[in-house]
Amino acid sequence: MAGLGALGAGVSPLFHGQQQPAGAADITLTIAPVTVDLAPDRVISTVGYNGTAPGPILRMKEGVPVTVDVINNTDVPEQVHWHGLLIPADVDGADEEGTPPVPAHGRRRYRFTPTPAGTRWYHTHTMAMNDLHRGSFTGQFGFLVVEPAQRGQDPGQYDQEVFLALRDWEPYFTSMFMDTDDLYQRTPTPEKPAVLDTRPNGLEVGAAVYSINDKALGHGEPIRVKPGQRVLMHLLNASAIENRAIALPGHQFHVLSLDGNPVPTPAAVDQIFLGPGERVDAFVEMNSPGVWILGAPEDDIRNGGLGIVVEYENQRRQPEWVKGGKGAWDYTVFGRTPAPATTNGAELPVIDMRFEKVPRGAAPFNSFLVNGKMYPHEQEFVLKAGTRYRVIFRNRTDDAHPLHLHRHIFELKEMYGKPTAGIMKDTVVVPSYGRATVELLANQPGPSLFHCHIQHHMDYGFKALFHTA
Ligand SMILES: [Cu+2]
Repeated sequence: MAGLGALGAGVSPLFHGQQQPAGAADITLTIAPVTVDLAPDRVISTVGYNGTAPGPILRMKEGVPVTVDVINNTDVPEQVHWHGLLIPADVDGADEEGTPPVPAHGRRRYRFTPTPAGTRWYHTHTMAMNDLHRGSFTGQFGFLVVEPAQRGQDPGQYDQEVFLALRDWEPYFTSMFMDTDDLYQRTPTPEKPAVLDTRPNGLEVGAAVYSINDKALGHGEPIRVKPGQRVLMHLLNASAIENRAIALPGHQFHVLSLDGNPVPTPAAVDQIFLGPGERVDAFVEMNSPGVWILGAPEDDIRNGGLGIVVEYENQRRQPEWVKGGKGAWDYTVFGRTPAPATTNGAELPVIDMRFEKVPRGAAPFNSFLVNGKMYPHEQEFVLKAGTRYRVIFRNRTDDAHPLHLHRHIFELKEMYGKPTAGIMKDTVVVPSYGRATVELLANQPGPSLFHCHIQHHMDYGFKALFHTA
């Protein structure tokens, strides 16, 4: 009577063999079906956290241990990944790293010490494959703010703070996929092969319904501002599918942090570009009274819902969009000039990563190779603890890919063929046929997952494991 024995040991069958938690958790996340009212005539049925999508904004304190209970009220095992945190593999939230999943109709308790301070996020990390109702196609995402242990690193004075997660909904497979990435990163193509693979592409994933947080443009509350106010915006691209741009006519974004990490050279830009997984913290000086649309520059995407109204006090009129100028995005604007060549990292051991797409035509999905192989190939990237590495990302595909490394923050060293320093990130968009060089310190024992943050690219081979021993 093994079942009775288990009950006798104080384990409730509700918990499917997991240890029943002792004491209250600091945070409880419940995964369950939700509806998202993007607009009165656009209601999405998906899965979210605590009855909403996006989930609640979680706040943790840097260096203060936290307990999170995750209750899974769905029929499939789940993983909650804490994106941008430097935490152990067994709580990081990825099957590939050996994190135990949250069982279907079960629960799991996470304990970790959040670090470093900054704008992080949390999201599901399951595979979706050909199921567009799973993984990051669902509403399982939310902001996670790690507050600094000590005050003083504040992004200046601001009058209000807004959290804006960019999303698309109702994804579908398509062979008519047109991405806009090359409009935003016009850059050298050192990785372009002499002979291009001209086999027909497989299906990509598209969407035509968009939102910021849980509302389509024109629905929900506007951001209400007064002239002279400074508004701190936390932007996140929570899409499973595509890189996105965002602009606010008549205003500039003063970029303070990328992926939650303060940049060496804060600078003002007209437009922000974010790959899936990336965050930008920027403040906007409200010095252009009116009623404006903060939204995607592309008319079809903005009109499809990717926007929010910014309304100045005592202004009553239709929200206005004004087409802006060129929105070229360049990470190196926010970097600093690298130190002299003697310390430029040329002496560091190199991890050379080459990414290729295998066009599959009607197969129906393309697959992706890292150094000539599909995942798994975990023997390839073995790192020695305490060693600093130079990592080269060679994008030999015709797409821009947002590349994410778990449990590490890396420094951009070369981007668009330009040297830079001091920009610390966990996700970087490498343009089509482009190259990025980053550096990282191997200081996280065990496996760390590396992958493209576009769900179907990751699922079809675009990932690898780093092992630090
Ligand atoms: Cu990708």
